[in-house]
Amino acid sequence: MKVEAITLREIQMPLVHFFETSFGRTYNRRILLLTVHCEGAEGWGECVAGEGPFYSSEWTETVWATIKNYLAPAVLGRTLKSARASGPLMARVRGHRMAKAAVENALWDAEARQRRQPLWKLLGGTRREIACGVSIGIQDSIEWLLEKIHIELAAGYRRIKVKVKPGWDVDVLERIRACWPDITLSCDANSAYSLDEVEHLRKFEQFNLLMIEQPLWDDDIYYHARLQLELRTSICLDESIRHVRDAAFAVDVGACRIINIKVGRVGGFTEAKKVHDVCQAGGVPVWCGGMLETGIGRAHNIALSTLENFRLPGDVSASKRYWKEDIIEPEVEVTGQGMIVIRDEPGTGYRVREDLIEKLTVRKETIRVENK
Ligand code: OSB
Ligand code: MG
Repeated sequence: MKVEAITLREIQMPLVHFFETSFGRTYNRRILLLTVHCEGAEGWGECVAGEGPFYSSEWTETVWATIKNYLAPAVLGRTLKSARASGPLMARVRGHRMAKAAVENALWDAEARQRRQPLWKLLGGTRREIACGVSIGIQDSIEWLLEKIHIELAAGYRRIKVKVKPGWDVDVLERIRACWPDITLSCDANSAYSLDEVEHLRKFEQFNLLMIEQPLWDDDIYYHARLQLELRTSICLDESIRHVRDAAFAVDVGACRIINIKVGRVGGFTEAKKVHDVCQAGGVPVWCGGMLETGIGRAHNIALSTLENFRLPGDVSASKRYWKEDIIEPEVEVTGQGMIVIRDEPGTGYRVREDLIEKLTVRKETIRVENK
């Protein structure tokens, strides 16, 4: 597979409904899409970096500059045996995992299409359908949140996760449990608490949560292990797990009992598979996180979720929860039982709507071997 050219695009898309976490509110997404051109085979990747450096240090502008100046030149003109071979070529760049993942995942996409094989099979998946949950952001009122939960449960989703932060936590969980005592419920703090709030976090125990996601610092594992000793409720790590060594360390010291895998956060499919494997060996179930993706990133999340140790419902849900019109066809749909049925066509099984993407594009640049 010779990498002949890479096209970068920024598209802008408004969310159907704003999404608020402990670090802020998003109305409009600015998303970097990437196409690799490999001797006739094309592959698409989506970079999951946000509009600002709040979930992680990467954001729309840094991923554009990093890919253009460093990552694209590292792979352009190279002939790769497989997408997996791109990782070592980009390894000289430290960090910038979301940028790396966009490149690597586009290459996996191209490889799957070239081999005329479904991406999920190429990744080593086995599941024919995957279980879906939803992540519901902080709302303007608790009543609004309850209404949203009602709608998602009626649609069939199998797990409700709500965002929490100081001032929007115990009372909110109490109201939810008063309405639905038995649903599978979890919460995500996106690092909003510190270790001196253990007594406050202990109040979460009464709600029988499936997990508390990332309660402490985004770069911490050690203090989560200390916290896990104090809590009956399982901790799930998201932000803290950057690569397989972080996952191995977290499992080893008991910092969590569940891990959220986001392929962008760990730098691509190859590393995501390693995180999956080390968790499986350690008896820690994983689930697939989401980053408000368009259909391209969403289709990649679906393929990854077919791996065996994705034992819990992920944050991978229907296109229409995010977008008026998604950039793939068909759009991602979820059955009344809260499942996504895996498609059998080569590649992701979803067609990229280039016409629509063109309309949403605000900048575009193709980098070729010649201008290396
Ligand atoms: O922490 O999982 C998170 C969205 C943006 C940044 C971080 C997170 C999220 C979500 C949304 O929870 C998941 C989704 O529906 O895509
Ligand atoms: Mg999270």
